[in-house]
Amino acid sequence: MTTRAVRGGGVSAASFGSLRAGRFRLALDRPRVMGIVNLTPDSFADVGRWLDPAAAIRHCEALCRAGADLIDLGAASTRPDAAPVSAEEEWRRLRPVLRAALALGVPVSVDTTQTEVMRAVLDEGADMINDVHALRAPGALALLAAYPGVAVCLMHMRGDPSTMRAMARYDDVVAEVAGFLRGRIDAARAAGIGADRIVADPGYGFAKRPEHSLELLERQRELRELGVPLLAGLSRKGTLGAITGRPVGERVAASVAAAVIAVEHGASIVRVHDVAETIDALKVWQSVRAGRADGLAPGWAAIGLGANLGDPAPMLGWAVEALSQVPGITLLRWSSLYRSAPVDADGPDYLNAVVLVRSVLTPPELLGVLHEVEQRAGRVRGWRNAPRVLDLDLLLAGDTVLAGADLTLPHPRMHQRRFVLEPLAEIAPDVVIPGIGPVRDSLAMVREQAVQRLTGERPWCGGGGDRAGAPGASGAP
Ligand code: HH2
Repeated sequence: MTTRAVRGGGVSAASFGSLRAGRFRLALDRPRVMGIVNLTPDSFADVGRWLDPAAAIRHCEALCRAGADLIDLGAASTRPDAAPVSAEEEWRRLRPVLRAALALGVPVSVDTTQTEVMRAVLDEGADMINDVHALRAPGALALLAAYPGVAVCLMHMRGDPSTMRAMARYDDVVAEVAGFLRGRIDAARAAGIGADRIVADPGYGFAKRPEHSLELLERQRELRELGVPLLAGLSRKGTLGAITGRPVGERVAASVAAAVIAVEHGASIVRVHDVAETIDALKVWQSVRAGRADGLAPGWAAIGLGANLGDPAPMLGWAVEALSQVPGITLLRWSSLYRSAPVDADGPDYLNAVVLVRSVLTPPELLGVLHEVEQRAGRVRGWRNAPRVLDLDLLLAGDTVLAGADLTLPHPRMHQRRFVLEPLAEIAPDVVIPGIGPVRDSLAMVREQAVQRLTGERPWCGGGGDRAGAPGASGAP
């Protein structure tokens, strides 16, 4: 083993708050999974499977259903000795799939090295450019600087797919990869690309023999000193074949193990073919990790509850109980009940409350759970502001900011509603609504709205409360 040129350790995975990625801001308070979709005839892992645009689009949808946080579309293979693809052909393969993927509610990244292709996909609305050449093509840096919100992944490699194998020689692979990445990050910053848009990638398998990739993985945390989040792509790669002796199609378990190790060693995003399997493994990792003092910030979320038909108080009590029984959700705190007249509608008064939970579910999964509980309560979705037996809103999921088709975070109207802000401020007085500000400030703006706190009604364990182990009420969760 060689000397360590970059000092490691000490930097917790939670220290990179979030990544700007086009229409999204991706909170990095937990590991993120990027699903690979290769629109190529010759990619090493999924040879030609997604060449047909309709099949590729179905695959993107399946990856999103499985919980992918981002999708990465590639239309030119980077495997050793891959034939070069013209910009026209790359764009022809990308266009129909990119258009459809952009409607899926997750950031869409495009894996390309060609400036013309970057321009075309950025004009179409891509949220991220994943460049295995780290924006070294002429004009690439300036182009990305001109698209201010778009994320970039800068990866280490030497040569190109036809020459890289011969260039796998290092004295200290970690120091040399770190030095290269530092130079590319500096170049990107100097071109005007903000650090909150940049991720760095050691480039597993690119101009690296298995022993280089393994040393990089072992010491990957040292690369966090670069000051940007790390992305790691080991999925189904030759290093895993060298270890297990298995062909590409039989490397799922090895890939999942590598993804978990990459996250444990400081990666914020893992680029994988097997999204569902990786997410399951990371949930296990995260549920252990979340309990450690130096671990990730627990995945907390705030849920608003409301009802104005039937018998609202016991209904809200039932809903809190139902939520607490969902695997992957732990109830942390619950507010008192609040009574208020319906907003912009007639009908009986509402009862509202807010609960804080810790969850290993993604925000879309959490939303799915809320809809399911509403359905079990007999809710019929009528017109906007129609009376309801139970209304469950995902208000906040950590500091996630998201503008998807089905889910917007923070909840778009929460900061204008006293019946949401009062119970939230009761149990999390210092919480900050991302993009809006402290909950107390929002509350001060809506004091004229009539809301009454109920002290007598106790549908659950007391008027408002706190589970053992919940973070102290004076701090943000
Ligand atoms: N690996 C591949 C392609 N693009 N991008 C980043 N940032 N990091 C990687 O490790 C990486 C990447 C190779 O994998 P794949 O896309 O599955 O195969 P191919 O290049 O043959 O299409």
